[in-house]
Amino acid sequence: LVLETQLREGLERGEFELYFQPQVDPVQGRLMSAEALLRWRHPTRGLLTPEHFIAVAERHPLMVPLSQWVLRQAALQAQAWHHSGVAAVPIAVNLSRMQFRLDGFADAVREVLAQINVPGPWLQLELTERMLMDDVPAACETLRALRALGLTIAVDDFGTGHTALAHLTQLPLDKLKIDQSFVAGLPHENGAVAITRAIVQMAQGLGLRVGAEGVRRREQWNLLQDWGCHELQGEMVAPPLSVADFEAWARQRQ
Ligand code: G
Ligand code: G
Ligand code: MN
Ligand code: NA
Repeated sequence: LVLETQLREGLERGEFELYFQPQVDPVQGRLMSAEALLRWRHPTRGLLTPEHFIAVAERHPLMVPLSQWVLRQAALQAQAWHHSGVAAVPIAVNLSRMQFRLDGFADAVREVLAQINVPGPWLQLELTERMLMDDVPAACETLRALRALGLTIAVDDFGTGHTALAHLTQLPLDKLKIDQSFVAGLPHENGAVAITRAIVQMAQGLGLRVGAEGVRRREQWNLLQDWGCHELQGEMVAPPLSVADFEAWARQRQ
């Protein structure tokens, strides 16, 4: 496939980069973490978002080196921002399914952290429900190893997958991120209101942090704040930003 060849060449030529989207606390707007979002600066097609290439890559062995590049790059950025003081917060990395299922994934993470001299708590890992439910005992074991390194674990797009709720009490998790489709229905759609509010309460009851993504309107921010959501992400805060733009955004906030 042409795209596969281009992906490989793109990786070799350094055409991939990370954008960052802030996650803030709703009360003070303080930066709590930054989500790393992969971009491909394609030589002819311009800046591509993952929907243009991840679906193909996910089925291809090339996804592993690409995902490892993302992890390493995120660790390098965490190192740089902690030392410059621009953003001394965890960086959240979206894991690919193939990457999470690799034998020795937690060991590979430990090696990256050691090489770059980054403490575990500087990274958060985002997994989808599907990745957790593929093989619950295996996921539990890998997550325990990762948390032993100090990393925190977030469930991405929460509410859209097929997590058996019973597993939420067994899996070693730190945070649920409410899917943006629910947030989009706030404040007027009754179903979205009920579900979003229930997820916030459930997370609180389970002692997990809870974040919302896709926050675009003041009414959404206010509702999520009233319900006790810990972190907000979305255009209302900032869109995904290049490193330079993120640094400018963070400096302006201080
Ligand atoms: O940044 P954007 O809205 O285009 O992201 C679209 C989708 O791509 C999201 O579901 C996001 O989780 C996913 N994504 C973004 N960056 C990465 C990455 O580095 N690795 C993986 N596996 N998925 C990513
Ligand atoms: O699946 P995941 O949560 O990783 O996807 C994150 C993606 O959601 C990012 O690529 C980002 O571009 C997108 N996103 C974040 N906030 C908003 C928002 O307020 N509106 C829209 N349309 N997309 C958003
Ligand atoms: Mn995510
Ligand atoms: Na999401």
